[in-house]
Amino acid sequence: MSLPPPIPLVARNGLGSFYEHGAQLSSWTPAGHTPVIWLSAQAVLEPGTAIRGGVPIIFPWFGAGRSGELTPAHGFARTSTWALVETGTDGEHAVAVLALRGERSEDPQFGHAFSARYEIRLGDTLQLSLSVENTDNQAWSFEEALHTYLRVGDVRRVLVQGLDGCSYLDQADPQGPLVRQQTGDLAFTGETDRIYASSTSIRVIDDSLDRVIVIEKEHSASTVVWNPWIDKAHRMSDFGDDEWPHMLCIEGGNLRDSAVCLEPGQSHTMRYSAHVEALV
Ligand code: TA6
Repeated sequence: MSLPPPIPLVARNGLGSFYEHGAQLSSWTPAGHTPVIWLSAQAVLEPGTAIRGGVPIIFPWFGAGRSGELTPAHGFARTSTWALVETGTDGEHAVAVLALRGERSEDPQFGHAFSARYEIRLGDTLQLSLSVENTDNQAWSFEEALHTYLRVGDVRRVLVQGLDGCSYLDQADPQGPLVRQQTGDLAFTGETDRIYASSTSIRVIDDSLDRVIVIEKEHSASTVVWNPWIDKAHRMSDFGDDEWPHMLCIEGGNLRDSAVCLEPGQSHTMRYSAHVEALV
């Protein structure tokens, strides 16, 4: 059974779409540009399945969690049906607000009551904000990420600026995750899967498409950079064999040692925004 078609977002200076499934943004095209968000042509659009591309919401754990034992990968938020709270416009942007609530009993691997609210605001810019509230009577912590799949012309001709000097966890190293330090701009010559300790903005220099995608974050201490390259792309059934050069994940989150701890009644809002500049 397929998902209903994505809900369109129409603004004066941009178009987009999203699914209530996972509250997943599936497209964003600012006026005067080609699409900025990538979606696999092989994406499986079915309930209970994570959509390959767009902006999956990773919550309440990243990967298999800090214990390395949690399933499904990247938590349950991206395969849950979020409630559409409102859609509209703020005059400049198209806006959608979605919500997800959970009780303590629902997932024993997490086991806490929470309320999440997600806001998509798009036009010539993309602004995403994820707010999580502890509605339980005890403190708990969570990991989160907005797992953004950017569309690039050819990842082999992309440079990522803004991570110089940052330490990162190299998840693609065959010896197991190793802590390394970034020196200078990040170029791509193979599978890249890194969790950076970084709160700063990122510039994705896309030589093939003559553009720069600028990513800015608030209350996000982790930046994940991922491209599967050839072999891992071939191993994913929902990822076309020839698609890997045309995507790059730049994810904003709070992961591992930067997981967020909330006292009862406390909430945390992470923001992730993007805009496009011409490459001069
Ligand atoms: O964000 C990078 C990553 O953790 C990679 O290790 C890779 O697994 C990617 O997420 C996609 O994960 P998924 O569960 O959507 O296949």
